[in-house]
Amino acid sequence: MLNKILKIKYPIIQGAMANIATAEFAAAVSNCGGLGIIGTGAMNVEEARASIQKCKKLTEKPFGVNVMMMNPYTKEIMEMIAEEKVAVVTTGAGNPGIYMDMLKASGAKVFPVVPSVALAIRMERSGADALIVEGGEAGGHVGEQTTMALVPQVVDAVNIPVIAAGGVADGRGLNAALSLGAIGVQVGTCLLVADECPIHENYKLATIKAKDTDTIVTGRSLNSPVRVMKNKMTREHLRLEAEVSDREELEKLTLGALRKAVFEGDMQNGSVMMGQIAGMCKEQKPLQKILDDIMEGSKKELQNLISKHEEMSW
Ligand code: TUI
Repeated sequence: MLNKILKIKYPIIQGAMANIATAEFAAAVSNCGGLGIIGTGAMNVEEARASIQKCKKLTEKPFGVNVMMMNPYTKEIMEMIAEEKVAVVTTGAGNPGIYMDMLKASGAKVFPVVPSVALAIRMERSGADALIVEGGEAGGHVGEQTTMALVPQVVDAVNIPVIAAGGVADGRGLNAALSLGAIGVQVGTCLLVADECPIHENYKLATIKAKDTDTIVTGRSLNSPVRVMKNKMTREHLRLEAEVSDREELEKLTLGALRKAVFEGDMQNGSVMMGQIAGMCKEQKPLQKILDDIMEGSKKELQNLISKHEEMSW
């Protein structure tokens, strides 16, 4: 199980939400028994180093750092992470193969996020310690496959542990991931409604209010699919996608808009990243309660599952 491998209490990793997953937030998740992750997606190398150093002061527990491979400072950030020696490095939105040996030599475990079986196999060959297999239900930058279909296919294709992500927010989701062959989960959307989550109040309220159908993927036609809450910005984005094809211009629109959502609480023009499971995240709670509820729900639902099996009696 993931918690035994990482020497943490719960088999739960915090998703690396850019601009949101600060040193303070990651330390809070680690102090609550999960694996906190600093999201360096929108940081330069000095900001990322300062965050790691701050997190080391705020928790004695293991924590990780995520590198978003589309970040222009990726190379420098990877070199800095190897110097700072962190427990786990996760990566997203690209292939971290060329950094794998350096990171592993520093003592870090490397968990790339993969959206397909093909990349999973490549990452295993490059030396990944485990894989975070993320379905398109997730918020932010996503692949095309669903968690339900992708996780068991990756589990069958590789010999390293798999952590499931995308669409998980409670004990049933954790149990489903374990049933599909994963050893733990990564969650993001359900942490947006944590008391400790440093997003604008409007963002928290929008997550609480969101229904199952309130997210959409922009950027599919540009090969940069991003799941966000439907709003004025997404309508505009999808219109522009149909009309123009200046990929960089539209990517800038999305990244700039993420800051608008997180810091200014602009729910109309901002890029309000959240997963499809937002419809289930109905109340603001302390981080500790969110994680405890997932674990307690998982235990309770297992009894339910056993009863269902007995009832099947085929
Ligand atoms: O990375 C994420 N989620 C993210 S990153 C992010 S910041 C951003 N903001 C605006 C525009 C773009 C990014 C917000 N959310 N999740 C992990 C993830 N990685 N999902 C899918 C992938 C992925 C996709 C392609 C990983 C590897 C990959 O490889 C392609 C290749 O072969 O190079």
